[in-house]
Amino acid sequence: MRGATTPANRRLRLAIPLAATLLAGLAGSALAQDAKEAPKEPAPAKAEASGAPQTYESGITNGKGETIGKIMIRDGANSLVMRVMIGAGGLPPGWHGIHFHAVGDCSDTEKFEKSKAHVNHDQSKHGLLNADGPDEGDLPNVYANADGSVNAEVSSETPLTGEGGLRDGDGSALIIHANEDDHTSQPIGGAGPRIGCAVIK
Ligand SMILES: [Cu+2]
Repeated sequence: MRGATTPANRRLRLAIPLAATLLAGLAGSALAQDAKEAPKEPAPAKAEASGAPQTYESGITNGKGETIGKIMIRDGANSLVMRVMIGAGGLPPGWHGIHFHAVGDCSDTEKFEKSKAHVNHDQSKHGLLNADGPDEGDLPNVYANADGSVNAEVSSETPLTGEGGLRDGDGSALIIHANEDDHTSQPIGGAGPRIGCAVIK
């Protein structure tokens, strides 16, 4: 759980899904072909460099308890950057809301309710587009291709470590929802059931 920060000041950005949507319009079949290739990862940070971003990886579990992909988080001084990499067949095609939830527990795969509400949802309204938001769990939607694969990169000013970080005592979870997040309505933007979960601990 977070305490001292100001969620309203947090900025989040979405890069890959928009590009993927544009590409899909330009070269539909070519993109589908690309999506079947193994997700590419950035080169690992050089350990000897002082201040190198801390990297954290975790598998994404679906409602059957199967691993469908992984998240990879790099934690910088002022922002974290997270890749969401899911293989073919992982998700229903289309947009999906994703959020950081408050507890790092994905063991109840049917509903993933042990991950609780959004990080610090009680201190701020949900929604990147809500005038009284966002909360610290809010993230842009990701887009699953026609084959169910996802390659997306999002950022958040919610820290990975340190005071109020995602890797606090009870951890956190990255939850993937069945539907897209409208970024406005309460409590979760109409994103629907929880269909994927990754422990951050
Ligand atoms: Cu959520």
